[in-house]
Amino acid sequence: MRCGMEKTFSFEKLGQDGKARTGVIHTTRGDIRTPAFMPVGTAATVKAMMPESVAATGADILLGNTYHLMLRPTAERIDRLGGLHKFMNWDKPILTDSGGFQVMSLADLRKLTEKGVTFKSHIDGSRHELTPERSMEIQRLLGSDIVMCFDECPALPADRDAIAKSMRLSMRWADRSREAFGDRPGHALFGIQQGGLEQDFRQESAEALRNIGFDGYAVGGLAVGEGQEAMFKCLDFAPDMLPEDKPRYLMGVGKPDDIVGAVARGIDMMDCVLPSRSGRTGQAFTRHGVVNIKNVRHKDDPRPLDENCTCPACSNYSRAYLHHVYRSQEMISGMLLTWHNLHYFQELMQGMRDAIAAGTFEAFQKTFHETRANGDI
Ligand code: PRF
Ligand code: ZN
Repeated sequence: MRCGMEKTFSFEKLGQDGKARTGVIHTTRGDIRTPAFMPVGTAATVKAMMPESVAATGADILLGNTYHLMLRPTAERIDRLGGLHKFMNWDKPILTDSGGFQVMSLADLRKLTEKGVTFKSHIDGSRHELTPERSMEIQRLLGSDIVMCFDECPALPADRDAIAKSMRLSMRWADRSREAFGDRPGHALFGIQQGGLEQDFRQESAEALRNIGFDGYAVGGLAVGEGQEAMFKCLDFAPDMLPEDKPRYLMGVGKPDDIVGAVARGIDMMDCVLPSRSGRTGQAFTRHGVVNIKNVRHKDDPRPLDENCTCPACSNYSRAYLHHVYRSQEMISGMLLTWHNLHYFQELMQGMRDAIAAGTFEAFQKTFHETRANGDI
């Protein structure tokens, strides 16, 4: 694919089964196999993991956050130190979120205007402003490979007027984001579809984004309180409105069954704190369901978390040990469970990629659901 004009970012679709797609996103920092799960490295670290260990779980790309990094240690400092990849010792692709969504969920004294959003830091109370232009500048200083448009969205449920108003503001911001991003070979800019659960607003948003033109398209504004059934109903139509030949990214999702359902509906990329956050709160995801390692019934159990898992936690440690270190608040507890969870999520993605390529995704979904217990295991 390297002939004439050098192509520095492209999506190559390798297979499709129903609406589910598999392929590769080519970037200057390496390939991203899709469907892809992106571990969250909010503060320039995937908590409790060395970057080489994150790569060993099978991750091709990480997510970083404009909001957190602009406050601490600041984008300008990261730039002076050689960019986010060097700073955190991760040389594969990084996607950065644009900050608006995090301001609305984490910051204090938020004020939203046409221009952008002003807020007080949740860390030290200092005042800041984020605009589409400033978000593009921060993501450039970080050296992000995939930059997200600056947007915002209401928590659901919200009334139709509020959803429309917010979506149209985000579309004007998408236009300004595209303008401010400019032409940066080797770096991609993704638009973010909004519009709540309303089909007409999702369509209006998709059309606005397609007219501007992006390297990839995200479905935003979901997993914000509507529940899985409502989210899936929206995903039955929302991804179809986005260009077929560009990556589609569902932001902030989700649980393993959310991920499988999203891929079945045409999503190529996802991110979520769940595997890493749960790893630090004693929850392990397995093919058979969730294991709560804090539960006393594990205290004499010599078996691994999952006898079929090849991760370090399952290869070398018993449930009894994992229970003990969790109860003793030892740091290795979060390290081992996070590793296991990230390994599980990446293996789930690989299983989906293989099944889509083989044309057996329906059977994959059936086995996935049948293997899982309803309660804790
Ligand atoms: N927009 C941005 N980031 C996000 C979201 C969004 O809508 C969501 C919604 N699930 C998570 N992260 N920019
Ligand atoms: Zn494991």
